Amino acid sequence: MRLVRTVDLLERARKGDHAAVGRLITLVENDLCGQPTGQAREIAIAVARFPQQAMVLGITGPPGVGKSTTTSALVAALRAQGDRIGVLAVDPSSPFSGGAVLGDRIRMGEHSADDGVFIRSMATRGQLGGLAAAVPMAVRLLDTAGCDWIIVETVGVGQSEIDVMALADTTLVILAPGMGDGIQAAKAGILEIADLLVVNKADRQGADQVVRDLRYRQNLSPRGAWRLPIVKTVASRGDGLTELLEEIRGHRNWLDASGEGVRRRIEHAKACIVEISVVHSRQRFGSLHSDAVTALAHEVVAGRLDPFTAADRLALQR
Ligand SMILES: Nc1nc2c(ncn2[C@@H]2O[C@H](COP(=O)(O)OP(=O)(O)OP(=O)(O)O)[C@@H](O)[C@H]2O)c(=O)[nH]1
Ligand SMILES: [Mg+2]
Repeated sequence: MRLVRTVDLLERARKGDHAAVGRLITLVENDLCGQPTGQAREIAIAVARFPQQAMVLGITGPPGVGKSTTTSALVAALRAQGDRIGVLAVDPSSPFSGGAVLGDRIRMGEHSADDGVFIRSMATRGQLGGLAAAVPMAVRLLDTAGCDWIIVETVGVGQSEIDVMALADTTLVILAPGMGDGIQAAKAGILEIADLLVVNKADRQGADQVVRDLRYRQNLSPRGAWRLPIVKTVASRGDGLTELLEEIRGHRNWLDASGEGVRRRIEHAKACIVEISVVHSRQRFGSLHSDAVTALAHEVVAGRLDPFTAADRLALQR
C-alpha cells in the first residue's frame, strides 16, 4: 500500500507535479529527521536510476546580506531563458519548518505562482538531526521533477550550513558592507567553500573595501586551479546579475573541462552516504530517553561501567 503510494507520487513528480514533489520531500524529512518509516529508502531506490541532470547552486552568507534577493533575481534571469528551477531554503539551526520565519526569509513571492519554479523550505526538527541527509534527497527529487537548476539557500554561517553546502556544484558566498563583511566571513570559515564571491549591496558605502579584503584571498588561489571571481551586485535592482550568471556558467564549464565536476559529485555522494549512516546510528541507538540508555547511564554513574563499554553494550542490544 505504502509502496504503491510512493511509486505513484514519483510518477506524478516526474511529470513536474509540484504537490507530489512536496509530499515526497515531506516523507523524506519525516523519515530522516523524525521517527523512521523506511520511506526515504524506498524513494532513494526509485530515483537512483535517474542520473542527476540539474546543476546545484549553493548560496550562503551571513544574515541579511541579500541571499534571498539574489536567489529571486537569479530565478527571474534563468526563467527568462526557459529553465525550470527548484529553490530549497534550508535552515539547519532552527526547528521551524515551512513556517513564517523561514517563509519571510525566502521572500520569493513574485515566483510563487510560476509553474516552472518550485520553492520549499527545510529546517531541523528536534534532536535527531538528519537534515544534511534529507537535503540531498530533496535535490534528487527536484532533479527528477525536471528542474534544470536547483538553488539551495542557507541562512547563517555555521558548520551546519557548511555541511549542507556539501551538495552544491557551485557555491556562492554572498557578503555585504557592514554586517557580514569579508573579515567576519573569513572568521566563520565560509570563504573556504566559495567558488564565487558576491559583494552585494554595492550601492552602500564600504563595498569596495570588502572587495579589496577579498582580493587578497583571490590571489592565494593556486595556479591552474579555479580563479575565485568576485562579483559586485545590487541584487535589489538586478545590477551585476548578468555578470554573476556569466561567472556561474564559467564555473560550470570549468567543472566539466577540468573533471572537477565529477570529482565533486563523488565527494557529495560520500558525504551523503556517511550522513545516512550517522542518521541510522542515531535512530537506532541515539534516543537519550530510551530505557536501554537510561539503564546504562545508571551503571556508569554508579561506577560499575565505563561509557565506552556502555556504548558497546548498547550496540549489541539492537
Ligand atoms: N541597499 C540594498 N539593499 C538590498 C540589496 N539586496 C537586498 N537588499 C535588502 O536587504 C534586506 C535583506 O535581504 P534578503 O535578500 O532577505 O537577505 P538574506 O541574506 O536572504 O537574509 P536572511 O535570509 O534573513 O539571512 C532586504 O530588505 C532587501 O531588500 C542591495 O543590493 N542593496
Ligand atoms: Mg534569506
